[in-house]
Amino acid sequence: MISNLEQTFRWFGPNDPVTLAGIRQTGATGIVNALHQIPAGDVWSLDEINQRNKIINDAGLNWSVVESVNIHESIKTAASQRDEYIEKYIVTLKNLSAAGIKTVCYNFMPVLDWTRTNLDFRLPNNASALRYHAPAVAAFDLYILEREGAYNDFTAEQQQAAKAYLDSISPETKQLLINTIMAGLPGTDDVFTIKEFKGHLDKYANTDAAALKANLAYFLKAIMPDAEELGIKMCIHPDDPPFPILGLPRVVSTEKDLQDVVNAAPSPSNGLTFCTGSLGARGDNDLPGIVSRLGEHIHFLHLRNVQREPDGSFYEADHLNGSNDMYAVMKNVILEQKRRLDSGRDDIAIPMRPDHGHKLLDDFNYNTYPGYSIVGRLKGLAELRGLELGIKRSLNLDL
Ligand code: DNO
Repeated sequence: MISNLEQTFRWFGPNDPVTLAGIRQTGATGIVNALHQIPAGDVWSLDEINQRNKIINDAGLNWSVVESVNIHESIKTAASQRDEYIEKYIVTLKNLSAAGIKTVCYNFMPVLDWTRTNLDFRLPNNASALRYHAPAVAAFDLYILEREGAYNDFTAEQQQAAKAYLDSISPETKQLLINTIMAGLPGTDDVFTIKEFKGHLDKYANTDAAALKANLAYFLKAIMPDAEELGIKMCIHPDDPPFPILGLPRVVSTEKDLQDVVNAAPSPSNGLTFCTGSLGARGDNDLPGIVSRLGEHIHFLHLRNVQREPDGSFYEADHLNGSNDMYAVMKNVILEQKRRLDSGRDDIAIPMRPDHGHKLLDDFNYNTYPGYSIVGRLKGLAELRGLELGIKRSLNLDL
């Protein structure tokens, strides 16, 4: 008998307009949550974790995954305080483990987390989606940020497309673009100013991709012995988008990068968040193949789709449509569950969440975090659970 994937839903905490009672009605049983009010790097106390856990449990749900315990910038740049921040990170892991929360998602993207240019891109049916428009990012980089060296990162054609885009938008749209790209961490309303952002870029002057990768390996080696003893499963989230932007290196974008992560500190605790939307924004990432080759390291699944466009742009498509073959991905996830069952592993019910969703129907009445509507995500979850069940039945891997 193959267990179902554990169906989870992201919740941003008591200020999220999406309520736990609402989430319960989606059929999800697990919550993906973080203490967003605590600045990156500070310790999460056991007391604060327990308080949040109680709220989730009282609603009849389980806090399955932490997304994210963010990594302090000093760890990414190997600044002098990095060991101190690694120690603090380990204390947070100890406290999470003491509260029984054992799966921890994080990312290693410099300065910015995920990046989009349009948070209200209308599809033909007037549903609202998130979009990454490559010429808009280039326009921001070249003509608004005026980053030194930016011209080297774009072809003449890309520079022209960026200029044409900039000339076509109103001052209001330009301001909106700045605010959208400069948005800080998910779960906060912080927006960097251009000046602040430039200050952050300066800190990366000596950190190229090779250095960033080495700093990630240093972090992994430092935390894995404790994570393993605590039974914590760390799962790194890939870069979104999965290529360098604004002169910042990105090192968790391809299968090779994921392989390097697991090789850096081999341990059952050193795992991956398999995010089909992030990895799937690159046409050269073979998503089903990554699941078959690296499946044993996957501790968390983010399932969504993107429609790629020829110039490097993409928008978030319906969960089962778009450029990536979700059937093939789900099938290989199920085969990974079977391998785990056959080899006696007990983590068959890999937590999955419908990642992002369009704004649909009643979603327009709420000011939810970009991508985190309720009806749109419920639609995604419903489709994904149907896909899972259909594949399991057809393979005679009955539930
Ligand atoms: C966006 C998310 C990311 C993700 C972090 C993980 O919706 O997928 O912001 O939570 O990068 O650390």
